[in-house]
This record gives sequence, C-alpha cells and structure tokens, in this order.
Amino acid sequence: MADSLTIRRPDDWHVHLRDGAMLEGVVEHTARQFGRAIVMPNLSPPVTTTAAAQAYRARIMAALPPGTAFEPLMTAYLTDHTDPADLVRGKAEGVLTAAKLYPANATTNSAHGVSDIARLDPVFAAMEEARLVLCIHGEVTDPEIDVFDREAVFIARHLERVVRSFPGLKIVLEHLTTGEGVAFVESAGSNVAATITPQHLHLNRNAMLVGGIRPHAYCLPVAKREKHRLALRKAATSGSPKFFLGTDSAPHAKHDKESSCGCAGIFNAPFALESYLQVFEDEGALDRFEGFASLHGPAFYGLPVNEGLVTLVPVDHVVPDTIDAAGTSVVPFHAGETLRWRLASG
Ligand code: OTD
Ligand code: ZN
Ligand code: ZN
Repeated sequence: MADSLTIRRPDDWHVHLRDGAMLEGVVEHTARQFGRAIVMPNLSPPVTTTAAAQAYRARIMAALPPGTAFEPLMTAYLTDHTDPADLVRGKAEGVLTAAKLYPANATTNSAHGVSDIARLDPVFAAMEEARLVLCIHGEVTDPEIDVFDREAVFIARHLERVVRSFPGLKIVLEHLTTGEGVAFVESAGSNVAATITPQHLHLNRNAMLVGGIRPHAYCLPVAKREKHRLALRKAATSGSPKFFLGTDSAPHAKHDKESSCGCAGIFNAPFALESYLQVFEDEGALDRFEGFASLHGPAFYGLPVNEGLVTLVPVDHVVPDTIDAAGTSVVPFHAGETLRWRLASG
C-alpha cells in the first residue's frame, strides 16, 4: 500500500459556489480542501461588474465557517455590454482575478453570455494590457453543431483567432474535454493553459449513457469518447505546467438533476482531491500530483503558492449517497463508490 502524501495546500481554479442557502451549504467543502478558488460568476443574475463581484465576495466570506482560511478569487462575467474600464479598475483594486467568457447559452445561467465574440476585441485588448486572465467556456452553441463536437469547433472557429490576436493575453481554456483541446493548449504559448475536472478524468460518455441514463454523470461540456478521457489523463499527469486543477464543482438539488430535463453539473467538491489523486495513482504519477494541484495554477496566475500543507492518506472510504447542503439534498460525485484516499489534514 502507498504511503501518505503531503503536498502544498492546493487551489481550485474553477468552482461554482452558488449563492444564498446553497452557498451556505457548499462553501465549507471547497474551503476544507483548498486554499483559494476561482469563483465562477454564473449566478442569476450573473456577476457582471466589479461592484457585483465585490458584493458576492463578501457574501462568500460571510458564509464561511468562522476561522476558515480560504480566499475566494473573483471573476466577472463578460457580456455584449461589458465596460473594459470597469474590468481594469476591478483588477487594479484587487477585486477581480479573471473575467469569464461564456458563449451565450453554452451552459447553466449563460443566457446573458457573449453573442458575438469578435465584438469583444476591445475588452480582450484592455484585459491583455491590465494582465487580467481570460477564462473561457470553450464551446460553440450553434444548434447545428453536434454537442460532442462543440469544444473542437470552438477552438477552430474562435480560440485560434483570439490567441493569435492577443499574444499577451493569459487565457485558461476551462474544463478541457477533448484530445483536440489538449493538443491546442500544448501547441500554444505559455500564456495559454487549461483546467481539467475530476469527472472528465474518470468518466467517458458510456459512463453516462450505457445501462440507463445517469443524470449525475451529466455536466457541460459533456463527457466525450474514451480516447478523449485518455488524452486528458495523459495531459493532467504529464507534469506540464499548462494543465492544472479546476473541479468545476457545480451543485444542483438531487430532484433537479433527476428530472425529465435534468440540470448539468457535478458536485465534486467534498472529495475532489481524493478523486484526482486516485487518477494520479492509477497513472503512476503520484510525484506529479503536487504540480497539478498546487503549483501550476499559482504560477500561471502569477500568485504565490499557498503556505500550508495538506496530507492525504491511503484509506478506503465510501462516498455518501447524498450530502445535505443547508436543507437541499445534493448527490456528490462518486456517490456510493469507494475512494482509496482521504484528506487527513488541512
Ligand atoms: N457546467 N454546470 C454548470 C457550470 C459548468 O460549464 C460549466 O462551467 C453550472 O451548473 O453552473 C455544468 O455542467
Ligand atoms: Zn463552463
Ligand atoms: Zn464551471
């Protein structure tokens, strides 16, 4: 059996903490595992300005259990009407760490997203100048593009041009799901990186569709063929600083996922490190886990690594079927499965 593993305290470079009662119910899980997190702005209504991000940050801090050392890193949601001066001010004042591009209607609460990416060029230019990171949900939304092809088409249609036009802009292609995405990020300069979720390392589309439709394996971008999952595992465990941890933990009430039109999103925050570490162990890459979880993200964002350490111990434990989030029942990723690692201290 493997020995315990101690690493620098990790960060989550992509998470949905929600708002109101759900925020109260879920934030402790992320704060227990991570030192910082890039908090996604797809609330309803979305967090589109520096002032809104500042107010949301205060609500997150108020929802933390007393004495918790956790730093939310805030993002602004780009729209067709984003004011570049507001983003620049938000970065200068230390409120904003990044801005998030959602093509309109690509995922949950993205109806206010960007309808014509080329028209955002003045915003990208201001972000490049201000060194504000651009996080991208990289999927086209045209109804004629097959849902499994949307990431690859987004890269060819939009991302290649944005990367070429703004060579100094730091870009994170969020929640990578394809071999095409891995190849694009690898071939781009050091200003382009990607986050990878635990679910896209564990699940292919068969896991969602064979033997019955499994709503708790459904998220966006949707899991792809096995060859893509294998490409993601290779990238995550390669040691390349271009790939780092971003859970995309996205809680929805159990009844909203188990419905005739189930919500997209997987709640993986409670056992995210344990889930990732199992992948690194299976790939024979335990020595590369710290880079992926704790070092590559801060290096890309230009932030110091966390001071503290966390230890994971090899102990089998069964993930609960549901977790109560301030009165709402949520099904966690790996529900009912046995995980082989457990976070011991943090
Ligand atoms: N994907 N669900 C959500 C967001 C993400 O695209 C994402 O980042 C959500 O519920 O907010 C999901 O499946
Ligand atoms: Zn997304
Ligand atoms: Zn997300």
